[in-house]
Amino acid sequence: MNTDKIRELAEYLNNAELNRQEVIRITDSFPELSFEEGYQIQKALIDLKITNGYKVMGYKMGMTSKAKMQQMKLENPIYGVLMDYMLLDGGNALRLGDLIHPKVEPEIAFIMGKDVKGPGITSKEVFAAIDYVLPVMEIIDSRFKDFKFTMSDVLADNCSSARVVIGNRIKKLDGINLDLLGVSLEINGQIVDFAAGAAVLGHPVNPVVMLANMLADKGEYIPAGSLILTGGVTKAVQLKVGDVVTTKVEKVGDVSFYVTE
Ligand code: OOG
Ligand code: MG
Repeated sequence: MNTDKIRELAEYLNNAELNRQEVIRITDSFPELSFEEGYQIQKALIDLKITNGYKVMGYKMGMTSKAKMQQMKLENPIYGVLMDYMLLDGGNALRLGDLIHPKVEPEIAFIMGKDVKGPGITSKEVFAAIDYVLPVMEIIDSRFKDFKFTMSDVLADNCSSARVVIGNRIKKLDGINLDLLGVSLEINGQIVDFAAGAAVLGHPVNPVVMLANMLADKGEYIPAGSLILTGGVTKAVQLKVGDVVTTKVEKVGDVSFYVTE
């Protein structure tokens, strides 16, 4: 696929996001679209947003838990880029009208205190580079019709990234086994799903190891200060007006938001 076509498809997805209008999957027109081309479109999409004045805040990993792999029928972990306009502080309103058909998922996130540069990064190195841990909820909003896509499509669409609701961060990880912590998703006071941190690739640090090594293949790295989402711990749940949504990460903290029109 040539660079003009890649840029055109990035604009197609950016317009879908800006117009809050779902679009036909790219693979309906280009069934041969490779994972690599998916990432190239993602990169062009991020470059477009940077040109429009937005800043990169970090990365998200996706498809890191069985719950998500089964729900979306995709088996490989994927990454996307988080931009400043996606951030929402806990306690605030999410406007449904700003998005297409958003879903929410609970995640464990980190803020890195040092650069993490692969290849050959280990979990020990990632541990040493983590500055803060925080509870987050990711709002995913596929730009594709009916929230259905192939792996190549979702890579192009920046892995459905739309919003990130962040809770209070706590310093470091000393004495906390993140794999053993309970993570809940509550909507209107009801627990709709629950899992342990181990649901994401055995330990939330492992998606970061994988991310650093995937970025290294492209000559890129995780810069100090980045926010890293390690992937949905449970399945994602559709949002509706009036919902009050809370995630609790045992020993780390809670984060909430509510949904308006
Ligand atoms: C793709 C994004 C996956 C996660 O945490 O697994 C993701 C999607 O499900 O639309 O963010
Ligand atoms: Mg996610």
